[in-house]
Amino acid sequence: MLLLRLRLIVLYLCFSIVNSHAEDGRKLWLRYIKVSDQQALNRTIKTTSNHPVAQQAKQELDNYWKSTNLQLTINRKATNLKDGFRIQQNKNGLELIAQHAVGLLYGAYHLLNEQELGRDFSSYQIEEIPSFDIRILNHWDNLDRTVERGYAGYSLWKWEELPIQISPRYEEYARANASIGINATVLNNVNASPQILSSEYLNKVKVLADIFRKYGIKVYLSVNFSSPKVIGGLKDSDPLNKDVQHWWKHKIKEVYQLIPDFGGFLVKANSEGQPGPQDYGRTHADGANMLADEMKPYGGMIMWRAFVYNPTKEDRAKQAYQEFVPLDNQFRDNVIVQIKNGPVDFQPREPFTSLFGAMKNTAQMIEFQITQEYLGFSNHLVYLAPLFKETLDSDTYADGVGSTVAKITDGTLRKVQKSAIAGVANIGEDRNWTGHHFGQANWYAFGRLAWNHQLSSEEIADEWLRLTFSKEKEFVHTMSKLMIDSRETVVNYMMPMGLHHIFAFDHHYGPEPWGDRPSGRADWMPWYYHNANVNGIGFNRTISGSNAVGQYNEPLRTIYNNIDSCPENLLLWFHHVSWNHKMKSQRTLWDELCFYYDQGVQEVREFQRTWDQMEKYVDAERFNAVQSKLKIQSKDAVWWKDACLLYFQTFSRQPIPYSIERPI
Ligand code: GCW
Repeated sequence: MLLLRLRLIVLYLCFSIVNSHAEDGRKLWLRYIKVSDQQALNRTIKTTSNHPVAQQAKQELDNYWKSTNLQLTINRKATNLKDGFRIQQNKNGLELIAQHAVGLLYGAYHLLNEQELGRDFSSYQIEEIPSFDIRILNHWDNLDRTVERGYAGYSLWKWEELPIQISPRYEEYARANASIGINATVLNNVNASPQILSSEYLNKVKVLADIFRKYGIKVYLSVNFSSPKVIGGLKDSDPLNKDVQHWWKHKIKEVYQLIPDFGGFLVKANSEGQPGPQDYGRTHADGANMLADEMKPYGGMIMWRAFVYNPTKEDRAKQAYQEFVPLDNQFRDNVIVQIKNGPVDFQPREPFTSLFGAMKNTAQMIEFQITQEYLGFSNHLVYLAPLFKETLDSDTYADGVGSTVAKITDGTLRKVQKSAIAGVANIGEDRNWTGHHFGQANWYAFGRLAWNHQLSSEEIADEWLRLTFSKEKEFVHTMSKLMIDSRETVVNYMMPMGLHHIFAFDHHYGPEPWGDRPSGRADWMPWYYHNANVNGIGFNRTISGSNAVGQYNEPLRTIYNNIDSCPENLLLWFHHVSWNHKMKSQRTLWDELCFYYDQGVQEVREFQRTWDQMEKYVDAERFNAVQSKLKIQSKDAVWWKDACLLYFQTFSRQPIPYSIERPI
């Protein structure tokens, strides 16, 4: 009997140890330690607001705030603060002031993070105001719980259990988002099932919205433009058909009855086979405005995507601009055009989409991809803040020097009703949420940049590492550098110098520059993008080619058009370049290509060595998980190098230099 008990105890202990380790990834960057009774006695936390969000802020602070009295104040007159907050000293301790309850919540997480990071509060004073009004995640989650381009398991939303059974992860998810300032989420895939608008699903959505509300998060839905026909039984979904308008009016009313603070709709229309207003000879503006008018009384938004392209003779990179610029001035003020950061599709490196800034009287928002569709899925360690910042900081010159993408979209250069920024989520049901432990950093970085796009990639990496892993200087310093380097590394071993879209067909994981399917669309074939032949490689988008350069403002047009001034990291994006072209390094283009691919491989190997040295700072579970992923990444990098060089060599007909590692 005693033996049995002992065994049970040992089993239980083993289970708890395994479990507590497994908890590590699940906690994300939220690792605050509960206050002791003594610490609680030594400080007071007060607020006069009964708002549930303010109460949530107080609750977090009650649990984790260690020193100094805190006063949480809502000051309706502090209009400059919007969703932000101010923290200052008053005679009894610190005062956290916000115009709205949600500002108190952001302030609370700010204080807890600062406490974690070891900040001194003796003369603390800070004001934080978010860069964008709507900071939104886009989930590409299907109703059957698969996730399009998701690499962290099934969807978090357990539709088959809702609205009755509620997973604790819904609240954990909301809390994690609120802690980095994310205030909105689109629950379902832009390739939207019409079913999401059925009453059955709306009742499930309501439950999630109710949970998220306490964290200041609004729910949005992707809608299928054919919903009136498919689930409403109408003869068509023509936006100018009165019955169709009526159907949407009623549907939207139903949504708001269930979810009074519902955010709005995201629409992918007439893109990659999705239905849209053009099916009825109408424009994107006709479609968007019809929905916007029905949303208006409730304050809802329409986010209308500009990711459109067709297999025509026209360069894919030019098509969004061509379709949308003529529609400028035609959209309602509660419509915002959602534009991907690059003109093709979330490649390791692209120039910014030329549409940014080109529509002078239409609100525009940027869409980034946090999930790594084209960046090694959740197997590769690629820190995305440098990629996000590269686009946000790009100068479009649309309203003169300094018209960065950030300023075009955040409302500083042009007044908009609401500014917004979107990130396609990398979150799934995996215990660590994102598949790769370092994928969490990209969720975090998106939130932080949405809150403040002026933060540097280094600052964000530094914070995230200290909150998530360890505060040891050597660890933080070393890993922050590795993270910053990792974006350029992936460019090097996948697609250096402006190469793009040479991925394996459909799944987009490995290389397939030779890919060709006679039955397939030309613009889905890698050759369309790399154009390699005996003369050279690259896409001629200059004036003598597709003239995509013509969509950029001066001086960019001239800079990109000229082979000598075009930045070398975008050379093959804009030019078809001869194999013997002399690069700035004095190497030929061919040798340079070999050099970059090899460099990428060597860098990942270095990442492996670096991580191995970090073992003493990291718990075994996360250490091993990251170590294994780096092995995959290292192998994949060699695969990319060998595949691309051996294939392109059939055109360049030149030897691979002996100075680099030979293909296996
Ligand atoms: O990047 C491409 C993806 C599709 C995606 C589409 C889009 C959701 O390969 O999976 O569909 O873009 O952004 O609409």
